Amino acid sequence: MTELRFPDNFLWGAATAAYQIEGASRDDGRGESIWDTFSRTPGKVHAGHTGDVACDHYHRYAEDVALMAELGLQAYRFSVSWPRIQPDGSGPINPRGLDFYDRLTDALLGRGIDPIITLYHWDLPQTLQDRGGWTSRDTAEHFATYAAAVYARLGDRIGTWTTLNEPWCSAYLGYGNGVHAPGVQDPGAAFAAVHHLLLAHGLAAQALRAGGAGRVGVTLNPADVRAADPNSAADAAAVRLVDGLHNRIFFDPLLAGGYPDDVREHVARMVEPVFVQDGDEKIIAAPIDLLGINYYAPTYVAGRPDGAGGGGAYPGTEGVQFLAPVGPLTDMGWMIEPAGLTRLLERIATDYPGVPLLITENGAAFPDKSTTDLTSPVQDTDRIAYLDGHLRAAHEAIARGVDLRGYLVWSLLDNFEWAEGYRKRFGIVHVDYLTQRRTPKSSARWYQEVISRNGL
Ligand code: PNW
Repeated sequence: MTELRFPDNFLWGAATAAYQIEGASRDDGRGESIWDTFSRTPGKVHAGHTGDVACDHYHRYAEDVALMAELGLQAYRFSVSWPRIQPDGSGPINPRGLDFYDRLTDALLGRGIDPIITLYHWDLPQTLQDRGGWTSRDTAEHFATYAAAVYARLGDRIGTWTTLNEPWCSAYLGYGNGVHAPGVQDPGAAFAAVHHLLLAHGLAAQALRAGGAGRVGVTLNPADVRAADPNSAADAAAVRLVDGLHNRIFFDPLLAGGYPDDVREHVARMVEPVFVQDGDEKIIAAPIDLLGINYYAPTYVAGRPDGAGGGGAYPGTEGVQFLAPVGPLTDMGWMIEPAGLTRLLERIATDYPGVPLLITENGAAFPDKSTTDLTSPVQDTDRIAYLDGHLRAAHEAIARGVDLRGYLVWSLLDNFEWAEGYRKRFGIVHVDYLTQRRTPKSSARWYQEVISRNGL
């Protein structure tokens, strides 16, 4: 096969998130988050798994950074646990929490790895949830204060700052269908959460800029929404609706000045949008320096004029049928369709030009084929094929003119996969949860080679 080379300076790395890997849930004055509460509530997470220990990264970060260096990673995206920094989400700063990220940052820089920080990857302090969480405007204000505190400690060494990870998940899965923490099921709450998350991004971006931050951005998980039948008008209408609720509700306020009219009307049918105040859209629309894109699988929809379908995570989508995924599938049951990544990147570059893009997550869960035999590394040829296909798709987008700056694989380590607990493994490095032993899978060695050649 012909060799594909990526642009010079293309950034190669891996991503993780605090609650999914750190463990140490009671160390050094950490407060509780909504994921502590949710995972300790029977029936919410597979087999009652929690992030109490996870990959014990809090204590093993030095070993993990050494592993990153061995694999040749140029960048590492991690998130900061808000309740480590502010146990109650507002009020006093806990310096011992900041100390951990200080040590981690220095370890990364010492190995020449570029730290990319995410300020919020879903672990909202429980105290703030008790006061309404993301349905409350105050949470957005508190987030900006927290962002400033993290920046004050790490801003001298970290160049790339992202505010939120996947606000779609926080709002729709957290407050809409309730499959994620805090487990609220209320369409109106989901839309209030969307707005307050966007406002939180805007206020935090202001605070970061005021401190002098170099690069500020946000990570979304936009959907490649496709019609079941490309010739059906009903399907096209379903695509338009879901695209509005998943993509344009975030893209337009961030990159085009405000919410789109059709989305506003949809939201207003379900909830009085009193949470959108004068001036908010201006704060949200302040220019960003990079947009993080997480992509895993496409979304296929069909219009159902009889009003059937609907449900899922999207409030008010009666009349839209979300098609069952068809193979090949990952262990999450998600479709494998690399072309969706090319389409998505091209669409963003076309409709929202001018902002550099970074793939902040892409990867796949597959079951281990050799968990019982720890003497030999996991031979995850399925994951290699997934990553190879998606890197080719990313390369194709670049060839078509998309300003894509880098690629971060999800994930460095097998970890706590939210409602699925530890049973789904996304790592390029295997974690034996009994011993906490890390063993690079074949995919890690393959990725190492990709990085060293800057190509496939
Ligand atoms: C992302 N969905 O989550 C997150 O950013 C990661 O923390 C997570 O581990 C990874 O993808 C794999 O799941 C998602 O239901 C969770 O559409 C659920 C969905 C999408 C993304």
